[in-house]
Amino acid sequence: MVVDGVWLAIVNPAIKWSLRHSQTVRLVVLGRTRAVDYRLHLEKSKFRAISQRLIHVHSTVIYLIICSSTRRHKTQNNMSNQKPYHTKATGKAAVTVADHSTESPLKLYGSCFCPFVQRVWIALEAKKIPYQYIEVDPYEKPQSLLEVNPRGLVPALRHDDWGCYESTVLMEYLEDLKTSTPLLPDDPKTRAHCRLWSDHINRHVVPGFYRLLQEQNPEKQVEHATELRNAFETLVKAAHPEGPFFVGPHISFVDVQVAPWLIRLRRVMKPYRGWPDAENGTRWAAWVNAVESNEHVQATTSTDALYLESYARYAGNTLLCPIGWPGKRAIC
Ligand SMILES: N[C@@H](CCC(=O)N[C@@H](CS)C(=O)NCC(=O)O)C(=O)O
Repeated sequence: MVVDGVWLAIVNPAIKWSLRHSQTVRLVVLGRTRAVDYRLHLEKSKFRAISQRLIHVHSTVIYLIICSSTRRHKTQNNMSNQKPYHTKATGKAAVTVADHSTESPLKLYGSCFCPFVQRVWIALEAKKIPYQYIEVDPYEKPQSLLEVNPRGLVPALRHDDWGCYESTVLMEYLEDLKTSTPLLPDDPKTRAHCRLWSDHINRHVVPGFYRLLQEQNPEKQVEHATELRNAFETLVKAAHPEGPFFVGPHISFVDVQVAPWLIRLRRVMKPYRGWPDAENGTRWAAWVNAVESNEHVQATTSTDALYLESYARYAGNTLLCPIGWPGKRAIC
């Protein structure tokens, strides 16, 4: 039972749990239909009773309970498998945050390391829609974020007294505002084509990226690297033959959907998993270069170090120990 897992994390020294005598902890209780995030001040000895009470209150199947110090990432080694993360954008992204700090009816709640936020952020920049950027720490969820997204995940968007979340839904919303440069083409068939490949990104590229990064077993890393390479290759084959972007010379919906993960290949996947640079002269290289040089992508990108450090907690113990690239062939 997962609950026992949490209890074990406290009593089993092998797990190196560093709960102090009495401290504030965060419990995320994931039920069948919703997640509830608690902040509790508790004494170590009373933990079991409190966790059982939470379960009783929800009287639902508990799939997972994560228990961590609210300061878990801010001090290193607070928890054996948790590493620090950044809460403020750096580099060009920090300039963009500062440029969008004034009050606006459209507010994006975002975090600097989050690729899902970056999607919506690139779209706002590309569309030149006036917006306010509110930097939040999604692991210390402020009430203002929870009001927009009860799950407390970023990105979340507030527009006047209405709010919404989920990056793809938010990109569609910005599109539906029809106030500025569209990212989806006019032609219904090309629009469907873009939505189809955006769906491919969400189903295959994004999960494939995290599977590879989180995998600690070298053999499985090879397997996941091949899967991710294939997911990108399928996407490249569906793209406009010359591009350099997905449907032609300009950045559009599919490019924005995938851009945050494309730029993390060199910054994160290369150092942690030996992901190879795109081979010069290939369609893949043309796309990667076009995305990397795009002004809106750059305006929402922090310094390389921020990503390298932020993803250490996903990559586990294999920091800078890349596997050999498994594919016989690079993406063409
Ligand atoms: N499917 C969501 C994913 C959003 C997401 O996972 N956001 C992460 C940051 S990258 C988050 O807010 N995590 C906070 C938490 O897990 O409590 C989307 O597309 O917007």
